[in-house]
Amino acid sequence: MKLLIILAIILLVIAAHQLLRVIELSRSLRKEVEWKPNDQDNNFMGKTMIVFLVLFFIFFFWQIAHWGARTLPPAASEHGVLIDQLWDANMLLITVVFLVTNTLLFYFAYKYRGKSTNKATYFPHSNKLEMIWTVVPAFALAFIIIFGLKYWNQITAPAEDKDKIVVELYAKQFDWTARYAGKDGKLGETDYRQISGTNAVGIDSTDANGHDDILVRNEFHIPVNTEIEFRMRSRDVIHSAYMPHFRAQMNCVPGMVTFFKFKAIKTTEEMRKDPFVVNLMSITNKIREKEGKEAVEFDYLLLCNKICGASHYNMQMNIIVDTPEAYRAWMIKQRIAAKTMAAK
Ligand SMILES: [Cu+2]
Repeated sequence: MKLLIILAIILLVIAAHQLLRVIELSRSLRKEVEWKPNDQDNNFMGKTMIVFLVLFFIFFFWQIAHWGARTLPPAASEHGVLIDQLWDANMLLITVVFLVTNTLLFYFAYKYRGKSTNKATYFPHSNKLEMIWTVVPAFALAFIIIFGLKYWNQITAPAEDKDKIVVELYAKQFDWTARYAGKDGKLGETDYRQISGTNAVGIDSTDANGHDDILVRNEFHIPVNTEIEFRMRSRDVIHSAYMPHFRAQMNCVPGMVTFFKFKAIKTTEEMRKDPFVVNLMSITNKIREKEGKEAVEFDYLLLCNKICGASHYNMQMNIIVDTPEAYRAWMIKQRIAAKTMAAK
């Protein structure tokens, strides 16, 4: 089958080449210059430009309609809503500029197509035009940058809520560990020299604050509508903590602690009922069914977004956003589990 397709393509190329030869020969018989397009050619090319423009735009809008449902769901964090606004404003601007410039480009290619009677206009320079295409993009870019900076400063400011929760995300090749403060509400200091089989994240044993810290793997919980301050660390190479549904990402750099804070605004259960997510999961599960895999439910994810090695793709953790009550219940369970572990 593949061979047949390749053969068909080769034959088509040969056919096209022969056709061009015939046209060239017929021209030389008519005593026309072979390489010089005549008015008929120019008319044809001009109209082809318009046809291309229409097909190009149809393809553009078809893509949005066809793939639009597979993008990220609406932001699930307070600042994520701002980022989405910024994104939408940028995309709107880009789309309008794209449509206008391409319409003009292909329309002018048609309108000013060659005619044997045409004479070129001598047009060396225009200050007015130079001014317009310098000032308009400058204002547009300044607008984008000023709004971006304003939001960026809000997003990266330190967490201020009194009842904020501090979660440490510890990255190593190739998994994540989340660390919560114990009853004292303080994360213990760390020391890389104390990393061992039983002390995976290197909690400093001389710091009492760390004795009741709680380590969680595979999934971690956070309460809704509460400021969460994340502190990121890495053991080996640069990883990046990426939580796409919350529009959050921060590099985890060996030897330093990086920060990111956000407030989740929808619990996992609420997000599973969101119409966009319902549709997205039905698309996902249809694909999984075809592949013979079982259906899955939506979950918030923490992913690694830096190519950090062979199993980078597998470096992820589920995030469960709970109601405050459910979070407290989960936390008590983790504390009991940590105590039993320590007793053993
Ligand atoms: Cu990684």
